[in-house]
Amino acid sequence: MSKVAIVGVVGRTNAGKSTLVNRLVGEKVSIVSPVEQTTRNTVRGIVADPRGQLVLLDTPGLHKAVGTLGTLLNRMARRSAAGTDITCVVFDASQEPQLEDVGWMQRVAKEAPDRVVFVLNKCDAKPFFSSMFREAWKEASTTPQPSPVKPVWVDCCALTDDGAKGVMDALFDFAQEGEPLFPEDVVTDYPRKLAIADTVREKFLSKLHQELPHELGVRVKEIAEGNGRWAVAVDVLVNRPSQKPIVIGRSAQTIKGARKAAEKELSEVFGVKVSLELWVKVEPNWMKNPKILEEMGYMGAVI
Ligand SMILES: Nc1nc2c(ncn2[C@@H]2O[C@H](COP(=O)(O)OP(=O)(O)OP(=O)(O)O)[C@@H](O)[C@H]2O)c(=O)[nH]1
Ligand SMILES: [Mg+2]
Repeated sequence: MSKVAIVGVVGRTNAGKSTLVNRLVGEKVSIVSPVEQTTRNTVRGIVADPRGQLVLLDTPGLHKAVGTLGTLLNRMARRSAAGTDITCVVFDASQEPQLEDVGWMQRVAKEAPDRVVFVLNKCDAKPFFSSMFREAWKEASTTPQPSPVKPVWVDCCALTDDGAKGVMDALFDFAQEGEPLFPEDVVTDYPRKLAIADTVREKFLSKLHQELPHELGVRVKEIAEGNGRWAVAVDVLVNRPSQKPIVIGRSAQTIKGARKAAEKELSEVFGVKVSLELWVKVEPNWMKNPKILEEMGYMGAVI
């Protein structure tokens, strides 16, 4: 009999959760960037292994919530951790423990899920604050009262197969016998529209860096299929008129670059020619607009 487990992958924003999920799945199912709050939806990545199947829930990283979108993302992260078989908390140990890291430790100590893996990620970095994280856990798990939780600690570099192997082994050690939850060849059940929107947003994030990431929204309006190609109409939302030229760039270089990179990746992923039509729109306060947040899938129920 093979093994199976649903794993909630949680932790602070930018810890490397999506990088780890992609590494374990062996394919890119979730977008990655150095910018905070890259992941805005819970993305399920499915790991196939001779030992069995793991369903990894990649969640938005916990952060100081600003506005409706921020609050929704935090709520989604907390909910995703509930109702899973294994809780996998990813820490960025290239930095000292932050408030949100300690917050996850306190939460785990209090709620006492049965199976917990603490991943100290970015072990390729120097310095690597392994002992400070263990100290922080000692404190969090003993006050206000001792917690029964005994996490398994794994050092990890999500950037390499070797580095992430220990996490895979720890998860399979915890997985129980059972039937697979998804067919063998499926790597994700993330909706196509949201996957396209995420890929477009990732390409902009890699070009815009710190300039505007949190106020950039991407919404897929329509996918027209025919003649072996998909023509996709996409809205790129910004919050203020002054942000429009930033997204477009000088001689439209930024938007063109993002479009081309997204088209290339999406064509490879979906195995059809994907062409994108991007419309930049100023939509003041879109991050507080329930209708728009719904269209982007951010209001959806999580498992
Ligand atoms: N040096 C190093 N960098 C890493 C490692 N894992 C991830 N990163 C980088 O850390 C940054 C954030 O990675 P993500 O996977 O997007 O982080 P996340 O936790 O999913 O972030 P949110 O979606 O915002 O919550 C990216 O620039 C990654 O390339 C690692 O093991 N070592
Ligand atoms: Mg992420």
